[in-house]
Amino acid sequence: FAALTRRVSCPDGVNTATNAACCQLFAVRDDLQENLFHGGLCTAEAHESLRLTFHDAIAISPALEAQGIFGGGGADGSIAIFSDIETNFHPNIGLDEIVELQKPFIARHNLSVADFIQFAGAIGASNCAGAPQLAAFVGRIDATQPAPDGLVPEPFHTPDQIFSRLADASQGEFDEILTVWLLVAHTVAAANDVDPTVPGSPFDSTPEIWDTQFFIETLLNGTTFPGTSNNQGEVAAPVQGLLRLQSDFAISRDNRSACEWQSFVNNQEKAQAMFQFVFHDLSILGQDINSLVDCTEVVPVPAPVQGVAHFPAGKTINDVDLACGETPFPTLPTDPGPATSVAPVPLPNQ
Ligand code: HEB
Ligand code: CA
Repeated sequence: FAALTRRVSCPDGVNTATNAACCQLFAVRDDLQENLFHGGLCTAEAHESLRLTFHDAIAISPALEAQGIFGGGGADGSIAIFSDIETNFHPNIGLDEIVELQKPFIARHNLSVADFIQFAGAIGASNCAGAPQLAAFVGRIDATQPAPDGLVPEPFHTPDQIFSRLADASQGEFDEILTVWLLVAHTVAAANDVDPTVPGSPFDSTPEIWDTQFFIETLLNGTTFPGTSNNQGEVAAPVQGLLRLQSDFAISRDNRSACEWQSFVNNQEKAQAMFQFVFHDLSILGQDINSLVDCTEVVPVPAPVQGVAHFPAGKTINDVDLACGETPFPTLPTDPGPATSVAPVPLPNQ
C-alpha cells in the first residue's frame, strides 16, 4: 500500500503533499489567513472571497457559444484579470473591493489567477464554523479575454431566469435542486450594495457560522426592512437588521425548489455535503478536470457548527410561510428572550 500513502516533501522543509504541485499552496494559505482573513476569521473578506468564486465561475455560456458569440471562460480568473471591465458589470457591484484586496496576494505568489480566486474562497469558507472542507485545485488556465456582461444572476431575476442561467453555465448540471445547494453560501453572507444605506446587512442572523439559519429565516414571513424599502432585488425580512434578497425569497417558495429549500432546515450535514459537492463543480467550470491537480488537503478542516437550529426570539412555526406541501416543517426551539435586532457584518478593513 506504499503507493497510496507516499507523500512528497515540499521545498519549504515543513510540509508534505500528495502531489508536488500542491506544495506552493501552503504559503498562499498561510499568507491569506494571516493577512486577509485576520488570522482565520469568517469576516467580510471571507464572505466576499467566496462570492467572488461564483461571479468568476458562472460567467460561461454554451448558449452564447452556440450562437457564435464568446461566452466567457468560467473559472478562469477573468473577473480579476479584467477587473476594470468585469467589476463594472451591474451584478458584480462591490466586488472591486475584494479583487483589489486580493491583487497583492496574487502578485506575490505563483498561482494562476483562476486558481487563486477559487483557493481564496475555499480558505475563506474554512474559517466559518460548520462549513465543509471545499475543494482546491491547481492548474487552471487563465483568461485571455473578459467574460461578456449579463451572465451573473441578479437578485431581481425570476427563478426562471436564474434556473436557466445556471443550467446553461453548467451544461444542465445545476438544475433547480442544485441551485438551492449553491445558495447554502448565503448562510455566510451580507449585502453592501442592495441597500447602500445599511451596508453589511446579513442574510441570516449568523453570518459568521455555516449553519442552516439562512433556510429557516428566509422562510419566515417578511415584515420589515433593514433600511429603505424600495430597493431593486430586496423584499421584506422577518427580523430587524436582516436583508432578504428577492431571488432567495422567490426560490424558497417556488414549487420546483421549495421542498428542497425546506429540507436544509436543521440539516447541518446536508448543508455541508451538498455545498461541498456543488462547489467542486462550480470551481472548475470551463476548465478540464483531467489537467488539474487536487490539493484539497491544503484546505483546513473547518470547526464544527456552533449553536442549534432555532427560530429567532419571538418567532414560532406560526411565522413560517409554509411553501412545501410534501413534508411538515421541522420542530425547532425558539431563542429565549425578547426579539432582537441582527448586527451588520463589519466592513473589510481598508
Ligand atoms: Fe450570492 C452576496 C445575489 C448565488 C455567495 N449574493 C450576494 C448579494 C447578492 C447576491 C445581491 C449581495 C451583494 C452586495 O454586497 O450587495 N447570489 C445572488 C444571486 C444568486 C446568488 C441572485 C443566484 C441565485 N451567491 C450565490 C452563490 C454563491 C453566493 C451560488 C456561492 C458561492 N453571495 C455569496 C456570498 C455573499 C453573497 C458569500 C456575501 C458577500 C458579502 O458578505 O459581502
Ligand atoms: Ca449562518
